[in-house]
Parts: sequence; C-alpha cells; structure tokens
Amino acid sequence: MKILKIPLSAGNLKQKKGLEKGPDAVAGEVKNFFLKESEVLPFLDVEDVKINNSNIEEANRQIAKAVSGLDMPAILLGGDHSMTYSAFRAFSKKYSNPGLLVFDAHLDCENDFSPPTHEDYLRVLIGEGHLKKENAVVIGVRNMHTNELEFAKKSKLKIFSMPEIYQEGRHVVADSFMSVARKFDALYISVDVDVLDPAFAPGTGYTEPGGLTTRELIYFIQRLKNLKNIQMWDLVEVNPDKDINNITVMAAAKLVVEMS
Ligand SMILES: [Mn+2]
Repeated sequence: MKILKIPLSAGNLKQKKGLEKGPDAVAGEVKNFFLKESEVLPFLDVEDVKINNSNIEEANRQIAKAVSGLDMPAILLGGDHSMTYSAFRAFSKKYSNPGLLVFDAHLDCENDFSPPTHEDYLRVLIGEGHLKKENAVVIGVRNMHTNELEFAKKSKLKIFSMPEIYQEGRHVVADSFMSVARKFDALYISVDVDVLDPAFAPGTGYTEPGGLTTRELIYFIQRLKNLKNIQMWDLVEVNPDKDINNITVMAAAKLVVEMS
C-alpha cells in the first residue's frame, strides 16, 4: 500500500517542535515488523510529500494536491491532526457519500479557527460541508470542552467514548461502529495516536489518561480491515521529541503495518 509521509506541524497550536519528525521516525521502524498478525507480508511503498511549515495555507494546498493524485487505498503519516482537514477535503471530492471514522481522545470540535488547526478541523470539515455530520464517528473520546460537547450533541455526532468502550466492551462497540462505517461509499479512518493511553503512547502533544491499550487499538484496526470500503487511513500526532524509549514510534509503526 502507498504511504505518504506528511511532515506537517503548522496546524499545531502549541507550536511545539517535533511533530514534523513523526513520519520519518514511524516509517523507519516499519521494517521491524516482518509479517502482519494475519501472517500476510506487508507491502509498503513510502513516498515523501514536501510541506512548507512556515505557511499553513501552502501546506494545506500541498496536502490536497498529494491526496488528489493518489491511488487509493493509501495511508498518510503525519504530522499534526489539522492535515486531516486538507486530506479529507480532497478525498471527499472523489466520492458521493464519504465517511470519516476517527480514533481520538479529543473531539477536535473547538470553535472555528481559521485556517483549521488540530483542535477544530472536524468542526470545520462539517461546517464547510465537506463531511455530512451524520457521517462522522469518533472513538475513544475522554476529554472535551463544553462548547465541543454542545456542538457534538447538536450535530448528533456518533461518539463512542472511552467509558462506553470500557463498559460495553470492545466487541460490542466494534460491532456498532462497523455497522455505521460500512454504509459509506468510501471510508476514511483517522488515528490520532493520543487515543492510546499515555502509558502506551507518551510521545504526543496532548496526553490524556485513561485511554486504549495498543492491543485494543490493534483489535479495532483488524476488525475494520474486514470492511471493503476503506480508501484512506491516516496516523497523526506522533512526536518523537516527546517519546520515551521509542514506545510511541514503535506502536505507531505496528499500527501502520496492520492498516496496510
Ligand atoms: Mn487528539
């Protein structure tokens, strides 16, 4: 599968350094996983996308251009989560009823910033009409602001929160989100590595206690791989500068292998 490295950090509000190093670090570790757990050889064809981090508008155009010309299915390696805005926007033009399923500790539905950042890209995608609100699914949420919650309730976003996953169990929750996801003519799955518990992924900008284990996220990815409509994956918010013993980078590389 084609993998595009997108070293974007310009949509990161804290302006912390390191997110631009995520794609190279993760792609560099992929070779350590010999077979997928399904005993199939992963085939990964890695390519670089040039990103101008001093100009977010240009960076957004660079991402959109790369995605528009891409053969699907493909994996995008970020970079900060604002890249999902430009990527999904370009992606959505190719299909009649595209859906977005996101793994994230956060809703990323803050009041609009302009241009979109990694704190509001989802709200902007819906607000600008690139994504139907009924076609947005967010899994693993456990910390949100009041205004994000109000927006999510008003828009009837499908949220599978961390307490729900814990109480209902991973099988039941996976059945539920799969039945939603299979209805789209094209499915885009975005994985913010902060959906993992900080014990499993300390190398990210906004760590949130009480998250998924690496094993639980692999289980969800393996379930989703049974769907025929997956056209795009992204994996975002890996910050090697904040990592400890390469734990996050290795986990992310393993997730990419299972996505492929
Ligand atoms: Mn997040």
